[in-house]
Amino acid sequence: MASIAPSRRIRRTPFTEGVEAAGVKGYTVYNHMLLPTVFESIEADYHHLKSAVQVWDVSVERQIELRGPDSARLMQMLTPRDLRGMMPGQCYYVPIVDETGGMLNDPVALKLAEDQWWISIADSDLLFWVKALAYGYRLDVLVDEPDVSPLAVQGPKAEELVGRIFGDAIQSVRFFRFGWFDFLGVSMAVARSGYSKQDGFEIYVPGTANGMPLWNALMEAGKDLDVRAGCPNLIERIEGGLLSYGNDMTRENTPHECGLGRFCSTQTAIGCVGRDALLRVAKEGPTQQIRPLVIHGDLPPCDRAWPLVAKGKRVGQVTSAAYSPDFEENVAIGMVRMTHWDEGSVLEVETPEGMREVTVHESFWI
Ligand code: THG
Repeated sequence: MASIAPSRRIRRTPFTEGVEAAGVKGYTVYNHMLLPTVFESIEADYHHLKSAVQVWDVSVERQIELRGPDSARLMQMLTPRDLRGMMPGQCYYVPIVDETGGMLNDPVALKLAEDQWWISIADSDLLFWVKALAYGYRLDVLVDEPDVSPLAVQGPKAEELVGRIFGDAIQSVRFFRFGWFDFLGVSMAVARSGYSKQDGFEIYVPGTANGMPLWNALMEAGKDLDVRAGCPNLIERIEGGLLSYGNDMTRENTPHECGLGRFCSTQTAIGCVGRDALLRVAKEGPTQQIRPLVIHGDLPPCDRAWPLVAKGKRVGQVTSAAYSPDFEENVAIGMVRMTHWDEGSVLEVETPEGMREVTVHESFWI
């Protein structure tokens, strides 16, 4: 494929300089911003991620900040997950739905204080929906995108590396919690989270100017750990069942179809704008659901939905696929109709390079 024309609409990040110096080989665009997709090769990056430590420029995980007395009310309007038990210092993975129960985004929400939240968004223009709700309901809340850029440190040696920069107290940060830590006199939220199933942290870096000093400090401190620049890895995230908004699900899907029912407590999520719609679908249960799949034979890159068929009839689609070196088979994610979603069900997928046999599974690999 030809290269992409750089322009102001495709935003650089505070770390782009470091990413380029590290020899990035490919980008995608996510929230109108550059997101690296490959450094050495997707397979080499995968092995290194699972054995060492990588620093990821995930600035594209833009923050939507809610500030003011109606922040918590607005946050609960956005999601069917019950937020009443959430404490400052916690992160929640929250499906965001519209009035029909359709998925608008699947961010991580951070509660900084009762009246201050960050929504760390996936790839959709959620800011407009949040601003419109705040305006339409005359809420006493400020909604904007602050100059905060997440930098992820992922891999089995992540705790060692992050400890060298922020101190051993980092070890007491539990999964999906965050604490405040200083780097060169700047206070940063550091969470144990990230878009991989390896251990790791996400540093929410405030101020573009603080980006490269932190990047360089991590690279310097991690030399003996074989630290490298990395990025969310297609193979590893499929193995782990981490979904990609816009690829694996869209506004056409409910959280239940996405297998995100465990993050919904629709009955008690009072104020969620999609509540009535979701209560209806939750009662019946979904008629299609996301499943892990194994595809047999060689595959091209999955750059469109590939139809899943059984006896010539369409029964779903494959939306992410890659060869897994560790499992020595093609791992994939797809949406499968209930008539064919049971463990071991055998289907066919129509790829641009021909039909391939598919086995349906019920739980992801990692
Ligand atoms: N971190 C932060 N922001 C993000 C992402 C992230 N924004 C965009 C995108 N990723 C949002 N999507 C996801 C998808 C999965 C997870 C996080 C964000 C995730 N899921 C875990 C799992 O499924 O195993 C745990 C969820 C839980 O148990 O609460 O981590 O990665 N800041």
